Amino acid sequence: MLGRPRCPTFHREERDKRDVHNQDGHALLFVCRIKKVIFSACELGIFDLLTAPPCALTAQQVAVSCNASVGGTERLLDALVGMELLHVETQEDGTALYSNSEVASMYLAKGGAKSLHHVAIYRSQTGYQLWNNLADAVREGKNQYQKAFGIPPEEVFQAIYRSDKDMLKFMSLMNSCWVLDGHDVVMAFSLAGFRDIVDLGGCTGALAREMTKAYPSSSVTVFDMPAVVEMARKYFLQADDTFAFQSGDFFHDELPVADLYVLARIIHDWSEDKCVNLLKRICDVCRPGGGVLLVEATLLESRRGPVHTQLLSLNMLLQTEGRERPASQYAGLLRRSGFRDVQVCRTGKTYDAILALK
Ligand code: SAM
Ligand code: ASE
Repeated sequence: MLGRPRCPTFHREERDKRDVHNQDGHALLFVCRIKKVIFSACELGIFDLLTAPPCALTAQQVAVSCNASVGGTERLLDALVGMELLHVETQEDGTALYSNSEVASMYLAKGGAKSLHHVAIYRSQTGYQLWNNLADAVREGKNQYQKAFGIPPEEVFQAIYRSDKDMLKFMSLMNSCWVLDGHDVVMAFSLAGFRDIVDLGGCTGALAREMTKAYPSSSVTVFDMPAVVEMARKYFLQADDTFAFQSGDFFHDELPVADLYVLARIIHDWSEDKCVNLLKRICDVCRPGGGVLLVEATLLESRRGPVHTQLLSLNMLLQTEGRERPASQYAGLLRRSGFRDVQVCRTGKTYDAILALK
């Protein structure tokens, strides 16, 4: 009887039972390993390698190009096949040729049309260490820079920009999000009536670029910290960009006079008091008839979703002084700071838009 296949029905039933009892529970705990497999493949440059011709390579060839062990590479590639991020074809002589799936080419390769490569790199190297301390963050109610990186938690952006390399990685992360949502965000309201637009904390200028494309007769200025502006000019500016840069500290320096102030993912970084202080400073210099556009991932009013935004809010706990909020709380902050006529536009993407007038 040895080796005889068991009754197929029995076999299937047994497997189904195992799926219910093991996999559902286990799947929850698998997620962090799956994530690390993807991150490591991004860090090793595997998806980039399998995008460039000849596109299909053996584990040995991948290992040589990535300067990695053959045994480790083969196991990583097989796991990526199991996760359907890579395809594999076995040749007649038994060698396996690995290639990117469409999803891998589009989202995970550096040059992909909707590349999230920099998001993966940031999460792998900074996010992962912070998320490792989530239980402590919940206990203490504050960010985890001290434990994760030995940096005091008080100056959030000194911690985020702890070295030039880390600054570049954070800026690349910020930059890549607007490839996906930028157009929807700038089209959420018609902004054509605002002549001078300042993107406060505008980082690399990715959203400013979308604004200049959508509103060519407005003039757009990116305002950010001096070191960020320097880095943006050096690494992110494109030859045909028409927006300007101005450096300064939006909490302490004089703000430029303008018709519209854009604050994308700024309010969610800070405590309520700092937000009101910043919004009041903006209201003071804003031209009559002008306004402010907040761009944030809004929570439902009940705070029962979207789950992606609930996770972003935990990320803000781990990394900043802020939180994600429902639209009504942004409206409250705006009204307390002197703005009125608050309008909310849910884009259906990750980031929504809130417009208020002076
Ligand atoms: N608005 C960009 C976006 O959505 O991609 C970047 C958002 S990022 C979370 C916050 C930005 O605020 C960073 O570019 C940071 O350098 C800038 N920032 C933080 N504190 C600042 C300050 N005191 N003055 C000016 N900019 C500041
Ligand atoms: C901040 C945004 C982020 C401050 C720190 C941050 C993000 C990661 N760390 O304002 C971006 C998170 N968003 C997405 C879509 O990943």
